[in-house]
Amino acid sequence: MTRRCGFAAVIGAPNAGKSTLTNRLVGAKVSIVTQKVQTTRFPVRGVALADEAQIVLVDTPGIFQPRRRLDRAMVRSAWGGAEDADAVVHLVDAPAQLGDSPADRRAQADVETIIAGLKASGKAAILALNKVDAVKREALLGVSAALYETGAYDEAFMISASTGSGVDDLKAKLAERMPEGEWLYPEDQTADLPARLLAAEITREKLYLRVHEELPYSAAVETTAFQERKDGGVRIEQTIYVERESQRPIILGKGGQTLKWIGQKSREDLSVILDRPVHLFLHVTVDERWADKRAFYGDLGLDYDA
Ligand SMILES: Nc1nc2c(ncn2[C@@H]2O[C@H](COP(=O)(O)OP(=O)(O)OP(=O)(O)O)[C@@H](O)[C@H]2O)c(=O)[nH]1
Ligand SMILES: [Mg+2]
Repeated sequence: MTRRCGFAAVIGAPNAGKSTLTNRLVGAKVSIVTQKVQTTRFPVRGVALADEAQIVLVDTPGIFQPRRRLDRAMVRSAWGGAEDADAVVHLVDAPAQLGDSPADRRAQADVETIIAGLKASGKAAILALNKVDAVKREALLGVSAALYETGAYDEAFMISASTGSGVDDLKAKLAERMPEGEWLYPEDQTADLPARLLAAEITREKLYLRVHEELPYSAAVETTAFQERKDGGVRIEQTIYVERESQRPIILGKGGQTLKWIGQKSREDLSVILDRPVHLFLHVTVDERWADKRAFYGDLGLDYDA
């Protein structure tokens, strides 16, 4: 059989489940997942295999109405991911389409923006209605029909990225869309993030899981040292940047308990992902201007001037 290989971009409103789906398709954790919107900040690639096809998934930042510099760079990179892809999956949060909370309305507006963008691009996308585990089946059909009627799609799937329901069918369709060609990655590679960056992402995930209420979208993690040790382990030092002095005690917690929890959870994940013992050291630094530093953008492959 001839081999196939290509790129599939996953786009969608914040919190639709794009990173969850990417990890599910890849079968390994390549992109971090939290309950907070705008978790993914730059395109993350994961490599999935389906028989003779290698599907390079591009998990993109949620597309939304940009306000700050980081937002603009994220929107730009999400559309960039879609333009270059052989297949585009538009992932839609089904419960959010049916709800009427302010968050649901924002998600619905984002879906409309994305549909307009897809139609303007002239490339038909694959509609994947996600989180079907959380809604009644009858309600889904109406949502799916209304979206399909916009003419932006040429396929529709109903899936649950969390349970895996419907994901194999979607994967088979993506494999079919990949052009013939040699594989870009070795068979056993699932992610192509540099280890330093992946390590920073894992710590950012734990940070958000623990303090998402108190820390509105204003922290970054940088890996400042990554050293292989003679005993086969790795020593990782990271700095957590926050924008205000008042946020430091939130991250430290009482007697440093919160920071300790974050470090422990991150170390556990990293030991599995890197497949060796990890010694992790975390520092917290206040830097009100981190979101406006040019160097930070280059590291993430984002365009500072977007
Ligand atoms: N019930 C249910 N929840 C899901 C499903 N898929 C994802 N979620 C949850 O939705 C939330 C957001 O998931 P993410 O994968 O981080 O979403 P995302 O689209 O990557 O979000 P951003 O990176 O912020 O744009 C998390 O709490 C997930 O656990 C699903 O199929 N069913
Ligand atoms: Mg994400």
